[in-house]
Amino acid sequence: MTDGPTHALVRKVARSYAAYYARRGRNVSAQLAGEQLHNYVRALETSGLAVSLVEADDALPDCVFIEDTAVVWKEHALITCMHPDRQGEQAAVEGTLQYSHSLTRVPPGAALEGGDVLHTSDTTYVGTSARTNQIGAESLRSFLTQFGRRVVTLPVRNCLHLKTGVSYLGNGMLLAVPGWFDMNRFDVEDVIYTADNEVGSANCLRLYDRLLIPDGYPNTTQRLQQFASKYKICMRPLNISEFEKGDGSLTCLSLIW
Ligand code: CIR
Repeated sequence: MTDGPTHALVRKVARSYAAYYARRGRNVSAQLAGEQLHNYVRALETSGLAVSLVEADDALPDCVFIEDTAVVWKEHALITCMHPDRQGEQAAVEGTLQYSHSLTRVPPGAALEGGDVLHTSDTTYVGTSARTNQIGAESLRSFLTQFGRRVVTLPVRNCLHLKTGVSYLGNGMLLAVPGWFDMNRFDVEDVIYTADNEVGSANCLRLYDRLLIPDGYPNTTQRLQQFASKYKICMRPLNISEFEKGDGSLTCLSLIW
Protein backbone atom coordinates (compact mmCIF):
# COMPACT_ATOMS: atom_id res chain seq x y z
CA MET A 1 0.00 0.00 0.00
CA THR A 2 1.77 3.15 -1.09
CA ASP A 3 -0.25 5.68 -3.00
CA GLY A 4 -3.63 5.44 -1.33
CA PRO A 5 -4.90 6.89 1.93
CA THR A 6 -3.42 5.78 5.22
CA HIS A 7 -5.31 7.77 7.84
CA ALA A 8 -8.85 8.59 8.85
CA LEU A 9 -10.33 10.96 11.38
CA VAL A 10 -13.73 10.03 12.81
CA ARG A 11 -15.76 12.02 15.31
CA LYS A 12 -17.75 10.46 18.09
CA VAL A 13 -21.53 10.87 18.19
CA ALA A 14 -22.76 13.80 20.29
CA ARG A 15 -25.03 12.84 23.18
CA SER A 16 -27.44 15.44 21.79
CA TYR A 17 -27.68 13.70 18.38
CA ALA A 18 -30.72 11.48 19.05
CA ALA A 19 -32.68 14.22 20.84
CA TYR A 20 -31.91 16.70 18.05
CA TYR A 21 -33.51 14.39 15.49
CA ALA A 22 -36.33 13.36 17.85
CA ARG A 23 -37.38 17.02 17.79
CA ARG A 24 -37.56 16.70 14.01
CA GLY A 25 -39.75 13.61 14.20
CA ARG A 26 -36.94 11.12 13.47
CA ASN A 27 -36.52 8.26 15.85
CA VAL A 28 -32.77 7.78 16.28
CA SER A 29 -31.35 5.22 18.70
CA ALA A 30 -28.29 6.66 20.43
CA GLN A 31 -27.05 3.19 21.31
CA LEU A 32 -27.39 1.88 17.78
CA ALA A 33 -25.70 5.00 16.38
CA GLY A 34 -22.75 4.32 18.68
CA GLU A 35 -22.56 0.69 17.58
CA GLN A 36 -22.80 1.63 13.92
CA LEU A 37 -19.99 4.16 14.27
CA HIS A 38 -17.88 1.53 16.04
CA ASN A 39 -18.43 -0.88 13.12
CA TYR A 40 -17.58 1.87 10.67
CA VAL A 41 -14.28 2.51 12.43
CA ARG A 42 -13.52 -1.21 12.41
CA ALA A 43 -14.24 -1.35 8.68
CA LEU A 44 -11.83 1.54 8.04
CA GLU A 45 -9.16 -0.17 10.10
CA THR A 46 -9.67 -3.50 8.37
CA SER A 47 -9.33 -1.65 5.07
CA GLY A 48 -5.86 -0.52 6.10
CA LEU A 49 -6.37 2.92 7.66
CA ALA A 50 -5.07 4.17 11.00
CA VAL A 51 -8.11 5.79 12.61
CA SER A 52 -8.03 8.63 15.15
CA LEU A 53 -11.09 9.77 17.02
CA VAL A 54 -12.17 13.32 17.81
CA GLU A 55 -14.30 13.82 20.92
CA ALA A 56 -17.88 14.87 20.31
CA ASP A 57 -19.25 18.26 21.34
CA ASP A 58 -22.77 17.98 22.70
CA ALA A 59 -23.46 21.58 21.69
CA LEU A 60 -22.99 20.47 18.07
CA PRO A 61 -25.45 17.61 17.46
CA ASP A 62 -24.37 16.96 13.84
CA CYS A 63 -20.64 16.89 14.63
CA VAL A 64 -20.35 13.18 13.76
CA PHE A 65 -20.60 14.24 10.08
CA ILE A 66 -16.97 15.27 10.12
CA GLU A 67 -16.46 15.12 6.35
CA ASP A 68 -18.12 18.51 5.98
CA THR A 69 -15.64 20.36 8.16
CA ALA A 70 -12.57 20.14 5.93
CA VAL A 71 -11.17 19.03 2.62
CA VAL A 72 -7.96 17.16 3.21
CA TRP A 73 -5.35 16.67 0.53
CA LYS A 74 -2.25 14.80 1.70
CA GLU A 75 -0.69 16.91 4.43
CA HIS A 76 -2.83 19.97 3.66
CA ALA A 77 -6.35 20.79 4.79
CA LEU A 78 -8.84 23.42 3.71
CA ILE A 79 -11.12 24.26 6.62
CA THR A 80 -14.65 24.88 5.38
CA CYS A 81 -17.44 27.30 6.23
CA MET A 82 -20.60 25.32 6.93
CA HIS A 83 -24.32 25.83 7.33
CA PRO A 84 -24.91 28.27 10.22
CA ASP A 85 -26.43 25.51 12.36
CA ARG A 86 -23.16 23.60 12.09
CA GLN A 87 -20.60 26.36 12.37
CA GLY A 88 -18.20 25.59 15.20
CA GLU A 89 -17.75 21.92 14.31
CA GLN A 90 -14.47 22.79 12.62
CA ALA A 91 -12.68 23.91 15.80
CA ALA A 92 -11.96 20.48 17.28
CA VAL A 93 -11.07 19.11 13.85
CA GLU A 94 -8.59 21.94 13.31
CA GLY A 95 -7.26 21.25 16.78
CA THR A 96 -6.42 17.71 15.72
CA LEU A 97 -5.32 18.33 12.13
CA GLN A 98 -2.94 21.13 13.11
CA TYR A 99 -0.39 18.54 14.24
CA SER A 100 -0.33 16.70 10.91
CA HIS A 101 -1.51 19.22 8.31
CA SER A 102 -0.95 22.75 7.11
CA LEU A 103 -4.29 24.48 7.46
CA THR A 104 -5.94 26.94 5.09
CA ARG A 105 -9.31 28.56 5.73
CA VAL A 106 -11.88 29.51 3.09
CA PRO A 107 -12.23 33.28 2.56
CA PRO A 108 -15.10 35.43 3.86
CA GLY A 109 -18.29 34.89 1.89
CA ALA A 110 -17.44 31.29 1.07
CA ALA A 111 -19.76 28.41 1.87
CA LEU A 112 -18.24 24.99 1.40
CA GLU A 113 -18.96 21.55 2.89
CA GLY A 114 -16.82 18.48 2.28
CA GLY A 115 -19.84 16.44 1.18
CA ASP A 116 -19.82 18.49 -2.01
CA VAL A 117 -16.29 17.42 -2.92
CA LEU A 118 -15.72 14.28 -4.96
CA HIS A 119 -12.24 13.11 -5.93
CA THR A 120 -11.62 10.76 -8.83
CA SER A 121 -8.12 9.68 -9.84
CA ASP A 122 -7.19 12.93 -11.57
CA THR A 123 -10.07 15.36 -11.08
CA THR A 124 -11.97 16.84 -8.18
CA TYR A 125 -15.63 17.69 -8.69
CA VAL A 126 -17.23 20.30 -6.47
CA GLY A 127 -20.98 20.72 -6.32
CA THR A 128 -22.60 24.08 -5.88
CA SER A 129 -25.50 23.24 -3.63
CA ALA A 130 -27.56 24.51 -0.73
CA ARG A 131 -24.30 24.20 1.26
CA THR A 132 -21.58 25.25 -1.18
CA ASN A 133 -21.54 28.52 -3.10
CA GLN A 134 -19.43 29.78 -5.98
CA ILE A 135 -16.91 31.45 -3.68
CA GLY A 136 -16.55 28.20 -1.77
CA ALA A 137 -16.06 26.26 -5.00
CA GLU A 138 -13.44 28.77 -6.17
CA SER A 139 -11.59 28.55 -2.87
CA LEU A 140 -11.45 24.79 -3.29
CA ARG A 141 -10.14 25.27 -6.81
CA SER A 142 -7.30 27.54 -5.60
CA PHE A 143 -6.52 25.12 -2.80
CA LEU A 144 -6.30 22.03 -5.01
CA THR A 145 -4.80 23.44 -8.19
CA GLN A 146 -1.57 24.11 -6.29
CA PHE A 147 -1.31 20.32 -6.02
CA GLY A 148 -1.94 19.82 -9.72
CA ARG A 149 -5.57 18.79 -9.41
CA ARG A 150 -8.10 19.61 -12.10
CA VAL A 151 -11.24 21.02 -10.44
CA VAL A 152 -14.67 20.93 -12.10
CA THR A 153 -17.70 22.71 -10.67
CA LEU A 154 -21.23 21.42 -11.28
CA PRO A 155 -24.64 22.22 -9.85
CA VAL A 156 -26.38 20.02 -7.27
CA ARG A 157 -30.15 20.38 -7.29
CA ASN A 158 -31.68 17.12 -6.19
CA CYS A 159 -29.88 16.32 -2.96
CA LEU A 160 -28.10 17.81 0.02
CA HIS A 161 -24.54 17.36 -1.20
CA LEU A 162 -22.88 16.20 -4.41
CA LYS A 163 -21.78 12.93 -2.83
CA THR A 164 -25.28 12.22 -1.57
CA GLY A 165 -26.00 11.26 -5.16
CA VAL A 166 -22.71 10.24 -6.74
CA SER A 167 -19.50 8.61 -5.56
CA TYR A 168 -16.29 7.33 -7.09
CA LEU A 169 -15.87 3.58 -7.06
CA GLY A 170 -12.30 3.61 -8.36
CA ASN A 171 -11.09 2.05 -11.64
CA GLY A 172 -12.62 4.91 -13.62
CA MET A 173 -16.15 4.14 -12.42
CA LEU A 174 -18.84 6.27 -10.79
CA LEU A 175 -21.95 5.22 -8.93
CA ALA A 176 -24.78 7.73 -9.37
CA VAL A 177 -28.50 8.25 -8.95
CA PRO A 178 -30.01 8.40 -12.45
CA GLY A 179 -31.26 11.82 -13.51
CA TRP A 180 -29.77 13.83 -10.68
CA PHE A 181 -26.69 15.19 -12.46
CA ASP A 182 -25.51 16.01 -15.95
CA MET A 183 -23.26 12.96 -16.28
CA ASN A 184 -21.54 14.47 -19.34
CA ARG A 185 -19.71 16.74 -16.91
CA PHE A 186 -17.84 13.77 -15.48
CA ASP A 187 -14.73 12.57 -17.23
CA VAL A 188 -14.87 8.88 -16.28
CA GLU A 189 -14.92 5.57 -18.08
CA ASP A 190 -18.37 4.50 -17.05
CA VAL A 191 -21.22 4.93 -14.59
CA ILE A 192 -23.23 2.40 -12.63
CA TYR A 193 -26.66 3.76 -11.72
CA THR A 194 -28.41 3.06 -8.45
CA ALA A 195 -31.52 0.90 -8.64
CA ASP A 196 -35.07 2.30 -8.48
CA ASN A 197 -36.09 3.36 -4.97
CA GLU A 198 -32.52 2.99 -3.71
CA VAL A 199 -31.19 6.54 -3.92
CA GLY A 200 -29.54 6.08 -0.52
CA SER A 201 -27.11 3.62 -2.06
CA ALA A 202 -25.16 6.15 -4.14
CA ASN A 203 -22.63 7.00 -1.46
CA CYS A 204 -19.93 4.32 -1.19
CA LEU A 205 -16.36 4.38 0.03
CA ARG A 206 -13.63 2.58 -1.90
CA LEU A 207 -10.51 1.73 0.06
CA TYR A 208 -7.98 -0.46 -1.71
CA ASP A 209 -9.60 -3.81 -2.42
CA ARG A 210 -12.69 -3.01 -0.35
CA LEU A 211 -15.83 -1.16 -1.16
CA LEU A 212 -17.82 -0.05 1.86
CA ILE A 213 -21.47 0.16 0.86
CA PRO A 214 -24.54 1.10 2.88
CA ASP A 215 -26.57 -1.91 3.94
CA GLY A 216 -30.17 -2.30 2.82
CA TYR A 217 -29.98 -1.68 -0.94
CA PRO A 218 -30.02 -5.16 -2.49
CA ASN A 219 -30.68 -4.14 -6.08
CA THR A 220 -27.86 -1.61 -6.28
CA THR A 221 -25.58 -4.11 -4.54
CA GLN A 222 -26.42 -6.60 -7.25
CA ARG A 223 -25.56 -4.01 -9.91
CA LEU A 224 -22.17 -3.49 -8.27
CA GLN A 225 -21.37 -7.19 -8.21
CA GLN A 226 -19.92 -7.44 -11.70
CA PHE A 227 -17.66 -4.42 -11.13
CA ALA A 228 -16.52 -5.85 -7.78
CA SER A 229 -15.77 -9.27 -9.28
CA LYS A 230 -13.88 -7.78 -12.22
CA TYR A 231 -11.48 -5.90 -9.94
CA LYS A 232 -11.47 -8.47 -7.10
CA ILE A 233 -13.07 -5.99 -4.70
CA CYS A 234 -14.69 -7.19 -1.51
CA MET A 235 -17.97 -5.38 -0.83
CA ARG A 236 -18.57 -4.67 2.85
CA PRO A 237 -22.15 -3.60 3.67
CA LEU A 238 -22.43 -1.38 6.71
CA ASN A 239 -25.65 -0.54 8.48
CA ILE A 240 -25.69 3.23 8.95
CA SER A 241 -29.45 3.62 9.45
CA GLU A 242 -29.07 6.00 12.41
CA PHE A 243 -26.92 8.35 10.36
CA GLU A 244 -29.15 8.15 7.31
CA LYS A 245 -31.91 9.47 9.58
CA GLY A 246 -29.72 12.56 9.98
CA ASP A 247 -29.28 12.84 6.19
CA GLY A 248 -25.79 11.40 6.41
CA SER A 249 -24.11 8.72 4.38
CA LEU A 250 -20.93 6.63 4.51
CA THR A 251 -18.33 9.16 3.44
CA CYS A 252 -19.57 11.90 5.74
CA LEU A 253 -18.46 9.96 8.82
CA SER A 254 -14.74 10.42 8.16
CA LEU A 255 -11.95 12.58 6.83
CA ILE A 256 -9.48 10.44 4.94
CA TRP A 257 -5.98 11.08 3.68
C1 CIR B 1 -26.65 18.27 7.77
O1 CIR B 1 -27.78 18.58 7.43
O2 CIR B 1 -25.70 19.01 7.59
C2 CIR B 1 -26.44 16.95 8.46
N1 CIR B 1 -27.64 16.59 9.14
C3 CIR B 1 -26.06 15.89 7.49
C4 CIR B 1 -24.71 16.09 6.87
C5 CIR B 1 -24.31 14.97 6.00
N2 CIR B 1 -23.02 15.19 5.46
C6 CIR B 1 -22.56 14.64 4.35
O3 CIR B 1 -23.27 13.91 3.70
N3 CIR B 1 -21.35 14.95 3.95
